[in-house]
Amino acid sequence: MNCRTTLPSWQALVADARALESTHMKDLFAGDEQRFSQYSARCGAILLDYSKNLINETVVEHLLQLAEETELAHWRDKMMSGAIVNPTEGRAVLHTALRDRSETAIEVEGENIAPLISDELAKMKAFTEGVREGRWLGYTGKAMTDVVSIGIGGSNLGPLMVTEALQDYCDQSLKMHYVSNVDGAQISQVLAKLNPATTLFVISSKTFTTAETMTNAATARRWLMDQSSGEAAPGKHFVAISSNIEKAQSFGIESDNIFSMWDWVGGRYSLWSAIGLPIALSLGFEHFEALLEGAHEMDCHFAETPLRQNLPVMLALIGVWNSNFLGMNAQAILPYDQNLHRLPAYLQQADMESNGKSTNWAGDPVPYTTGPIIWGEVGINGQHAFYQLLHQGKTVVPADFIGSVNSNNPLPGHHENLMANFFAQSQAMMTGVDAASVRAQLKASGASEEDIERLVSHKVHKGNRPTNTLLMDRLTPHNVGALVAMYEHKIFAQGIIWQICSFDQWGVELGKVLAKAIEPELAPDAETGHHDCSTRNLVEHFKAVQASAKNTSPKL
Ligand code: G6Q
Repeated sequence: MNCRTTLPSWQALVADARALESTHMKDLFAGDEQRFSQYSARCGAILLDYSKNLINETVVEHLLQLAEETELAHWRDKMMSGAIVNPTEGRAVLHTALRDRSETAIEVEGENIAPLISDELAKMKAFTEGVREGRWLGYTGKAMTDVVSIGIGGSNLGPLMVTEALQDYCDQSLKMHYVSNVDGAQISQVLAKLNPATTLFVISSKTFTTAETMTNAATARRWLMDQSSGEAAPGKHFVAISSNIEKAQSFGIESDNIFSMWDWVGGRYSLWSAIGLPIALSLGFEHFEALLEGAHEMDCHFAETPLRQNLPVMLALIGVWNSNFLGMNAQAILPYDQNLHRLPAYLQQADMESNGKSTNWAGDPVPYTTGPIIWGEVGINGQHAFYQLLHQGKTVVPADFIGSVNSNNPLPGHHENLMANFFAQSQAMMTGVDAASVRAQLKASGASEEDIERLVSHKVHKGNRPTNTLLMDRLTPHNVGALVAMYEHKIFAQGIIWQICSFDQWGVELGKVLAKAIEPELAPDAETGHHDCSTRNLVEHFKAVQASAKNTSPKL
């Protein structure tokens, strides 16, 4: 297998980066009124402006050549047609099939999966409507008022992020609560507010073996039985989403109340499957369908649009340029929308669990950086917190600015203020401000010569910091679907360019295995096992402090 660094395009890009070393983006903008139209693209209601990156025509041509030389389009078609593109687990990767409502036949191991998807959606619809319309009754004959979704990682972050993103579409017929953490604090706080007679638990776990989820599910069942003095029938209050039907049944969930998951849907790509049931319960099935339709629109765009106008492809290529050729190994996600506040955390998993790898398809070490560190926060809050580093820090962090033209909450003055900041921040990161301008501004404000000289170097922004701007017409279920699918495909495209297995996650296994060994050692009388002296002493300290605190109140 040829290393990507030997490709002509890769070598050309190395030279391009060197050639642009002393170029400033603002000079590329100066006098080039075409730069925006040249470096922007649109898919439906999403506009991508990538002009505020340190690129020129030569760079873009070489990036597109990289996409050709790495056979990106071929791999995309393979993924979408059900080929095994998760080689270490021997699985197809078909989250795209989940949102294709045309029922086009698609085979996995000789079986057409389209009818399976349609049947599951029909089951979700019937169930969702039954619960939302008050026809699903609990053990006292009352309708459900609250739903607790228990799951972690890919079985939590997607539904949680989307439910929050689409709060404006929620009619409040059901209150949704999410529990992921095995820290008893989370489930205790959620249960404390609820009435067992009107609470439905959705246990989301592809494997139905995940320790955190199983512990929370057992606590929920115990709570239901305790609160109902043993009268509640768990069958009326628990449903599951899993590919492990047996385990879900042995937990006590009736087979009719188990929704399917399949091997060809990865956890972090699963919000489009029955794992999205909490979204449908909270927002209504028609909004869940709109989410699927938006994602499908992006799938078609990814599959059919020439690479240069292709949003996920261009985002992927720009990301590769920034990290592999300009040496920027982080990526900020900055939504200018309160309801997208969980998007950075969601993308953190989607991207870092997919592309945080050091080994190529053949099992050899890759000699270049792969997935960047993804982090972020709602942009406007970030401005008053960490943007200092984005503007003047020594580490340059490329950023995605995400906003909407129309607000779902158009209070006088709010959206204009928000969006003025949205536009200004990426402008500031691109242009910066030089010493001459700082001097002129200080002079105009009446500062003394001495003060001007004292302050000028502190106030200079070098600028030249790369950003992408993603501007949606409005935050709708359809557009959220398209936005998330766009990032999924970006991640896939980068994985192909880096020759890494984006759909496995072997790196998370070791910690789980070690935790399994340590857990019994935490019992008061248990022996501490053989560990390095740091781990051993930490465990010993934990047990000693716990033993001495045994007779004191937890709040003291
Ligand atoms: C996602 C990962 C991981 C997974 C969780 C939950 O791609 O595989 O985040 O989703 O560990 O797993 P279960 O759904 O099996 O409980």
